[in-house]
Amino acid sequence: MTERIVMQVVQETGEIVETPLTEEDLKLTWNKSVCPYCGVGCGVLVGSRDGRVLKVRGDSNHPANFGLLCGKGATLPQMVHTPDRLRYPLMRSSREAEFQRTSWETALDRIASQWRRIIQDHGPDAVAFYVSGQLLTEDYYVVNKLAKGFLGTNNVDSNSRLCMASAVSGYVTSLGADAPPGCYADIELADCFLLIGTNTAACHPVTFERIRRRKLRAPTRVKVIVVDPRKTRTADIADSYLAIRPGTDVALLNAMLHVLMREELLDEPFIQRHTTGCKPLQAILDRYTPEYASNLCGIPADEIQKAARLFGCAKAAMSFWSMGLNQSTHGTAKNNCVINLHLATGQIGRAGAGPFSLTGQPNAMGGRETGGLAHLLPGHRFVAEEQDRREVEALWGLPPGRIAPQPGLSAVELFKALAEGRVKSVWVLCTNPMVSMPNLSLAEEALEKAELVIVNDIYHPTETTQLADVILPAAQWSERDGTLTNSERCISYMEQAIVPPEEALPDWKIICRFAQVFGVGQAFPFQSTEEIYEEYKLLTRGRDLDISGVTYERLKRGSLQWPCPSPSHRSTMRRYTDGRFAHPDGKARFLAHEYESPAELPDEQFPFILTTGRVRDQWHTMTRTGKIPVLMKKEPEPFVELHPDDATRLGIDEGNRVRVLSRRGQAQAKSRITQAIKPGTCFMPFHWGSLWGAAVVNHTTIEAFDPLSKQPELKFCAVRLEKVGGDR
Ligand SMILES: Nc1nc2c(c(=O)[nH]1)N[C@H]1C(S)=C(S)[C@@H](COP(=O)(O)OP(=O)(O)OC[C@H]3O[C@@H](n4cnc5c(=O)[nH]c(N)nc54)[C@H](O)[C@@H]3O)O[C@H]1N2
Ligand SMILES: Nc1nc2c(c(=O)[nH]1)N[C@H]1C(S)=C(S)[C@@H](COP(=O)(O)OP(=O)(O)OC[C@H]3O[C@@H](n4cnc5c(=O)[nH]c(N)nc54)[C@H](O)[C@@H]3O)O[C@H]1N2
Ligand code: SF4
Ligand SMILES: [Mo]
Repeated sequence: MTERIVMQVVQETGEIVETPLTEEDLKLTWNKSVCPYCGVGCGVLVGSRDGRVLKVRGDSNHPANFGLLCGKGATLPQMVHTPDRLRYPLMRSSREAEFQRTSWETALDRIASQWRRIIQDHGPDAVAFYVSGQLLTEDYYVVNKLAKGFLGTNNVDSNSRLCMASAVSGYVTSLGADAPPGCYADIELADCFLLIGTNTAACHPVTFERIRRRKLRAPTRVKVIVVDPRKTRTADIADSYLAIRPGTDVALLNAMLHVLMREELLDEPFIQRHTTGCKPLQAILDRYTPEYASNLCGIPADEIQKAARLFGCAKAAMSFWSMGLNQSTHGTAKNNCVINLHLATGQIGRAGAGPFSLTGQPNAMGGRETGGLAHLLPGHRFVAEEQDRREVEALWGLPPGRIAPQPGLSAVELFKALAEGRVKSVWVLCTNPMVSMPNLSLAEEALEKAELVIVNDIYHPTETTQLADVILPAAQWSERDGTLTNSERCISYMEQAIVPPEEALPDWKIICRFAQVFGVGQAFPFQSTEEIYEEYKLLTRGRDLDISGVTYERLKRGSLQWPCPSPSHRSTMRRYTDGRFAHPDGKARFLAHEYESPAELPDEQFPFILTTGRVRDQWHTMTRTGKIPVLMKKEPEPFVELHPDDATRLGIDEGNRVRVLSRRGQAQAKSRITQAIKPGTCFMPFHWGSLWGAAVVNHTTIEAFDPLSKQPELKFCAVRLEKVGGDR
């Protein structure tokens, strides 16, 4: 294996830096794994010696990256062995007390006895799990089984609610089932890319590199449209860059479709044969002339027209999107509108074409598959569907009626319920909500009010472990095995490379041990991730995501894309190639949406739109990437991006400290004045939490959410900007 290993890292400029193998490298043991950061899901090889991870290299055989890595993936070893690594369970008797080391028995006994009492006094919905798209499939499965099947509560929600819930509801309503229909290999076959609400260059760098190469190889034939209120590096390859006013994407997408209809660029036979709902959509679209949308979106009408033509004339068009569309009170509508474009032009279910939501987290897809949101059950089933509940109950050996018929609380609802005392205890796994939740004061109140907060993490302190009663040490990436599914439905197996430190355990094992202590251990006899996987597979049989043919043994040889229903089935690169969609009538649905404004519009008191997001070299709340000097170098501190016209009006110079105030709270950071942002809009990255001494941006954001997907509007709230007196 080792001869093929050459480290290739994508630089921001697209330059590839290669480091050849050294003599030292040849002495390491190499294990196959996957990068635990973004949903690109790059294959990596982990080089270790004497129980320490020393190197990683891109896996040249992995179909997501063919050996490429970005800077975050390339520096993974530096986050593994750190001084703040959790090694033992910690507990404290009260919130005022210090944490003390404790044994697993004592910690789990305390949780079990307190949860028994809470459930007895207040019912099972008084407890909840708040989990993460960074858990592996096997972890997700056991948490869900425990809560929904054996504790009797559907209160299992995930940080994925903040991330891709709108993509799920978009696919389900438009196509009849969740998940992108296409694959990464389509990138090399497409001749038009619509990148909307995604900073792919920073957030999915290896996928972006594939798009960039495709563009550079055929610069005139391949067209790229980028839609973002900020001109990021993603726009470097754009033929058409549309500086959209935040929140108005429905109007733009409707207008693009209006142009396609007017100019007869639709695929009428496809529409006739494979879709429903075109007529009602047409009725709405009449009004969405480019001129009408131009007023709403702040984009010249002729640019909208040009972008529509680029899309409409393409032989094979792909759309990529992520948080710029999903994190919105109209996130589902925005997803439907992108899919409408593909249905209208027949750009779906064939090579090089399709709507492709980029998943943020490495196993966001696995979470969806195992039912890791409060309204879902394993195998793309729904809590609200009786038939689905009966099937899962039968497979779990439970009497009919055991699974509660009402969906559990979604992320924001859960934190509200905790703050109001309706939910008494929450178990947080693999997420740091005290930085990442919108309207952070509400979230803080939630944990302060809770009777018992349990947190599984790999480090302490984090902003969330600080507020816990019980902290449980999880085994992390490279210290455990399991599977995950990336953006393109591709399942990979991660080998364990080293042993976890001291008493740390994989998250699935922590849950199974708890199940024993709680008295439901008979349903959790698992000794390995493989045993969990074999059981979980049974819940996918006959479903759209059937993985009956996937085994650990096959995965160890290479990744597989679901559905993969039999041992001889190779794997499915593209879905819907026969034009049959997953709705009962086999047709995809056009869904018509009017533009509606975000929850909180700017006004005199709060005249700016605040949008938030990421920088290339940091991962979320920085518990890992914040420890890596080379990643900290480029963006050492938080910043507020604003347009020079706005800065002049407010008397703000480059580098001034700026206070960002909303109706909910405030944040602070240095100003960065740039033409690359829409006037009237400012941007802050959300990475820096209170442990960095930062005034955290999520104190200002709003908890309003899409009524369908329940995904909160992290990309839009109204703020006021003030220069902090005399400070430079
Ligand atoms: N470096 C890095 N990479 C990551 C992550 C990370 O933390 N760091 N996290 C991963 C995760 S979990 C996720 S979810 C993804 C997120 O990946 P992205 O969605 O690409 O990242 P964001 O920066 O949150 O937002 C993307 C863009 O949306 C734009 N935007 C804001 N409002 C609007 C709007 O109304 N319309 C449009 N069209 N655009 C808008 C913002 O200006 C921003 O450039 O990244 C993944 N990859
Ligand atoms: N303002 C604003 N807020 C946002 C967003 C935004 O765009 N703007 N984006 C939202 C989105 S899309 C997302 S996905 C969230 C992400 O937000 P979070 O999920 O809160 O961020 P992370 O830093 O990834 O948190 C993961 C935690 O798990 C720990 N961990 C790592 N590995 C393991 C493991 O194997 N087991 C366990 N138990 N713990 C582990 C890490 O140390 C860390 O504390 O943020 C959301 N918040
Ligand atoms: S692109 Fe994503 S998965 Fe690949 S190395 Fe970078 S962070 Fe990891
Ligand atoms: Mo995310």
